[in-house]
Amino acid sequence: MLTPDQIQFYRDQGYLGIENVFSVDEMDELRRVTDEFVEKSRAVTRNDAVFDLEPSHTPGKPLLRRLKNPIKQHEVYRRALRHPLVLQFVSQLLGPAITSNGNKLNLKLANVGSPVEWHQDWAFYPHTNDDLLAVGIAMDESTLENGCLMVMPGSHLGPVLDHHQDGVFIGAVTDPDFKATNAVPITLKAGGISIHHTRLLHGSAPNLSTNTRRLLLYQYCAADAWPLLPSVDPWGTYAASVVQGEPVNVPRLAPVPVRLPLPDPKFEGSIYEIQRGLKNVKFSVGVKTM
Ligand SMILES: O=C(O)CCC(=O)C(=O)O
Repeated sequence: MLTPDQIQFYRDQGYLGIENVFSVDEMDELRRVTDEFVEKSRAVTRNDAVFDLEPSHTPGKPLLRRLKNPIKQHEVYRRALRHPLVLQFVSQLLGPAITSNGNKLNLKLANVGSPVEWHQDWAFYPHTNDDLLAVGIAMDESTLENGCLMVMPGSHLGPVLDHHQDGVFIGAVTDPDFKATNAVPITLKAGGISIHHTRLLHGSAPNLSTNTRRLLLYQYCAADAWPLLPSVDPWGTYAASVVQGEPVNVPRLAPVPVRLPLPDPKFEGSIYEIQRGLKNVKFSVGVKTM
C-alpha cells in the first residue's frame, strides 16, 4: 500500500520512486526474456513494429533501443502489466477502474543508450481528464551515470508546453523559454518502480557508463479518461473532415456532459434501424385508411 504521505507527495510533486516492488525471481525472468529479444534483434536491420534499434546496431553487435508493445510479444510482460502491487498503487492514485493505453521497454545498453529529450506524455495522448500515469519498472540498477529517469517536480501542475517544431509534432519540448532547472533523478535498485504523472516534465540522459539500464514502462489511465485522438491516422482522419477553414490542433474543451454511445449501436445502420428496437415508442405508426 502507498502511505498517505506517498500519495500526497505524488499529488504535489507528480512522481514517486518505490523500491522492492518486484521480487528477484520476477526480475530474473524479465531480464532473461528481454535478453532473448536482444538476441532476436540481430536478425533485424531496420526499425519495425517490434524493434527500435540504436543507429550503431549491427547483426554482430545487436543494440536494441526499444522493444515496442512488449505485452504483445511475451506473457512475462503481460503478467507485469497486472502485477498485484503495481495495480494496488495505481488504483490508489487513479481509482479502482483502470485502463492501459500503452507499454514499451526502453533499453539503454552500456555505453550507447540514447537519451530521451524532455517531454510531457500528455502531449502525445491527451484525454478527457489527466488521471493518467506511467509506471517504470527498473530492470537494472538505475543511476545518474546510466541515464535514469529525470523529472521536474511539480511541473504536472503547470502548463503543457509546446512539442511542435515548424508546425510538426516532434515529441520533445520546443518552447524557447524552457529550461530544465530543478530536475531530480529517480534512482532505483533493480525491482523498484517509478511512477510519473502524465503531465510531468521528464527525460533522461544517454548511458555513458558500462552498466545497462532497462526500463519497462506501462501507461495507466482512470477508466473514465477517454482518449481525444482516434487510434488510426488521427490527423489525416480529422483534417479530411474539414469542409471550410483550417484544421486546428488545439481543441476547445468545454465542461459539457458527455455519455458515449456505447456499446456499439451498429452505426452502419441508419437511425431508423437503430430505433427499431425501442420499447417505449412515442410516435405510433398509423395506417392511413381511405
Ligand atoms: O526511458 C527513459 O528514460 C524515458 C522514457 C520516456 O519518457 C518515454 O519513452 O516516453
